[in-house]
Amino acid sequence: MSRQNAKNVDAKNKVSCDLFTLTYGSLVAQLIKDFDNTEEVNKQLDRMYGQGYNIGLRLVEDFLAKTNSGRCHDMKETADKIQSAFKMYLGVNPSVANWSAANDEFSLLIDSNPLAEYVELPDHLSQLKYSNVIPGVIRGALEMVQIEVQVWFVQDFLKGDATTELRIKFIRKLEDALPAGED
Ligand code: MYR
Repeated sequence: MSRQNAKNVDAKNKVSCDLFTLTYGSLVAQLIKDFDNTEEVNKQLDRMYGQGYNIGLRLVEDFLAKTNSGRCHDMKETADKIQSAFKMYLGVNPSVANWSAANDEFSLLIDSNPLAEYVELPDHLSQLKYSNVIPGVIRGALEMVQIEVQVWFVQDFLKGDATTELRIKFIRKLEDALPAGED
């Protein structure tokens, strides 16, 4: 790809990431208008985790097709793929760090919050689970390739932390859970 074409692809990618970020932001803003306390809005954002899960189920197919990816053999490969997916869909390049001794748990570190580039949370909304959709997307995407994980925020730039840290923990291979004869 020529340098100019690569620039155009990057610019297009940035526009769709921005559009997604802004659309998501206005959706959360509407929830805040409709439900007047953080607890209620968080209940809705818990549902957003479920929406993220559904997005992940579909997104992984797109990701695998666009990157021509094969199966991951360990969590290190999975981490690399999630890292590329963040670049592709959210326009950010997280680093992979803080592996557990058993290599079954790692963090994605991002020096911003890609979903909240244009957002400032007022003090009374500091407990808002604003970015709940992202862990849902990751869990859904990985479940689609038979990897069950837990995903949660350890730090969030939006909440005043120095970085955004998402923790991803391998739980089990889902094919193990299939009844005998169905694998
Ligand atoms: C496999 O083992 O079969 C392939 C694993 C592919 C993992 C792809 C992960 C995509 C995660 C999407 C996260 C997007 C967040 C915006």
